[in-house]
Amino acid sequence: MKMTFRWYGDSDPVTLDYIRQIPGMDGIVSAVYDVPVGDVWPVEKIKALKAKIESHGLRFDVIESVPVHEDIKLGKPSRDRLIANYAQTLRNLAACGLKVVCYNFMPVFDWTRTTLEMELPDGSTTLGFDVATVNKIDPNAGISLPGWDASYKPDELKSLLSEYSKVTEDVLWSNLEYFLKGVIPTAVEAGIKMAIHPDDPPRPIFGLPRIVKNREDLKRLLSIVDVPENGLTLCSGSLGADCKNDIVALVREFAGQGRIHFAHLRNVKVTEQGDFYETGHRSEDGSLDMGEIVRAYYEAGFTGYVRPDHGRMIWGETGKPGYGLYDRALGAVYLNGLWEGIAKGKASGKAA
Ligand SMILES: [Mn+2]
Repeated sequence: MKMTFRWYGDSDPVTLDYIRQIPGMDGIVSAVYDVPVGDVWPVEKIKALKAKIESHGLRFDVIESVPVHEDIKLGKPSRDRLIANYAQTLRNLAACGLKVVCYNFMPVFDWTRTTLEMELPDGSTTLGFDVATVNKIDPNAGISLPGWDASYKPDELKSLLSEYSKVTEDVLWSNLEYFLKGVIPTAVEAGIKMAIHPDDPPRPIFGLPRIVKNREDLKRLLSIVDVPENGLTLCSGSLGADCKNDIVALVREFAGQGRIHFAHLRNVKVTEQGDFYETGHRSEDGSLDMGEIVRAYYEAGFTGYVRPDHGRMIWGETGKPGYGLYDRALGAVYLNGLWEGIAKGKASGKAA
């Protein structure tokens, strides 16, 4: 397991200097942010980003994300040109030594929360999702969501949503299949592992279809092009927001098949109806048994990339909700500690 940390580039208040000081931190997960979605990422930009990260003593092997243009998800005629561009970006990333590309196939909103500042009893703040609040939103009257209001103008959002009105789950599946059949051969040739991030949260939202939300979906996705390069980002917090998903079993199954290339490890406190909030990483703090999840990775012989995914805002830190330094750093150290405990327990022949 190789520990990584997401970094949003020069505008990120969490600096590479700080990230390198986290014990056991191997690498950075980032992206080229100043190329419009759908355009090819130029080699020079990827090289410059890599050089900056490496100059701080960190590796740069994982991209999160190369975004998939909405026209591809909608199956519009422009998709062939956009898929060709995506494939060229994969070639350019491979030429710069990148190994894994995380992406998702969620229409319009690639994550949804109803609050970014839910206060926990200890005074920390965190991201939360409340089903009743979402159900009260009428998409025709306009959607206002924390974290998204700057991304779309109201008219733009309305026309995008109306384009999706004809996109059922079946249509979205066939558009995903078309995309995978278009890009995976290039990934194989270039030596890039594609790793789809599941839907966050794993449920349909505002009538928009969601198709990467449980074991059945993951199996179907992997079978579309049955090669290791068509793989997963297994996000414990996203899939874990549906308490019917057994994360330990998913890790055993899909890491066992060598199809998980990137592990997002975080904990959530979930109710049966699907409300949840993000907690500290420890098993005791949320609904997921992080010890068993890490053990499942260990026992599957997992050698891929891990990140602590999100963290709460603690110790007065301000910045991008979910992406502060302190709680994610604590998460990384905790996860490395779990791994060491399991490894040493095995080595000494005792039950870890
Ligand atoms: Mn995630």
